[in-house]
Amino acid sequence: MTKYLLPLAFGALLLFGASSCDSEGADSQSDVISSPGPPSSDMPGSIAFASDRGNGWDIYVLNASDGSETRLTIDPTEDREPAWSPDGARLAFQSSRGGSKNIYLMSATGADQVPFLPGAEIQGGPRWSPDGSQLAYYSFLADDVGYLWVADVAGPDFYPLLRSIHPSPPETHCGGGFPGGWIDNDTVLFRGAWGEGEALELCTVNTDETAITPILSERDVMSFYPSLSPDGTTIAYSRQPQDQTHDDIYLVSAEGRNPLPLFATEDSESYPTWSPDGEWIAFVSASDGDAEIYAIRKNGTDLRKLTNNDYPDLEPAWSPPTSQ
Ligand SMILES: [Ca+2]
Ligand SMILES: [Ca+2]
Ligand SMILES: [Ca+2]
Repeated sequence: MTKYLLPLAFGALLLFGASSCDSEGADSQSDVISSPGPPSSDMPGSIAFASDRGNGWDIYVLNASDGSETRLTIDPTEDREPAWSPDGARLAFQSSRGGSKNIYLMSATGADQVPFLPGAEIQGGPRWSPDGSQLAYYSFLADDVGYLWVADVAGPDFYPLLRSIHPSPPETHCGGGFPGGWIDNDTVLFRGAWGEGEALELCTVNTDETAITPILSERDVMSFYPSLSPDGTTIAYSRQPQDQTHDDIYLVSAEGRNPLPLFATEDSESYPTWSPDGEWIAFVSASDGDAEIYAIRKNGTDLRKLTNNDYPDLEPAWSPPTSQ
């Protein structure tokens, strides 16, 4: 029974960390988010994201310096979860156009949209290795076998890193997983899950030895959507205590030390992603009801609102340093 519960929690967390509203008192950042600045010329690169503007989910790219948007996919089915290649030339994304949720590739201009991995299972959350040769992704069948996988971008090899939702070693919660990035070309950073999805923590797994290492595990706290800074020193992530109804954006050292809030209001804040210069973190807030993409400096100042519409805007991915 347990094995059928995680995909539900897993899917819910893909959509939103949690709903908004909380009985605790307002904090200063709740006031800040009501008056954010516009996109800034100080912000480099582009942010790919998924939005449903009434014609099915599509991938868009916004220019971080002025907020101008370009639509990259026009397929009527769902296109989600964009991820930049390290050279900024391509995007991997999840699409339902083939009948099941599979990973596709396209150029950064939206040209040459091609299926990457066939299969009837659900695939998503692609993350490129630093050398661009491999993609980590999640994949699961009805029997839940195989959550975190790695595939060669040049194909055709792909293999599971973690075949089970159950923890291994048993004292950790590092089973299954949603990839957040790569520490190096041999090590995947991911959000682990355990049992019924009640506990989520940040972990790494080695592609050669499947050595699994917990990075951040707080009792009765869910930690998810990890994103590694370009200099490799800091992880931005979503954090939600189990007695709290919404998630917040936190920063923690790459070794899991000193978790501190970056942006925390009574609404849900999710999907952190680092700017190519490592100065900003973009994230999604649902404070206006339909979800927008914001960015804030890593020191917690200078909040900017990058999308402003009546549709859900989710899953931002900021372009890599090489494409500034
Ligand atoms: Ca679409
Ligand atoms: Ca929050
Ligand atoms: Ca919106």
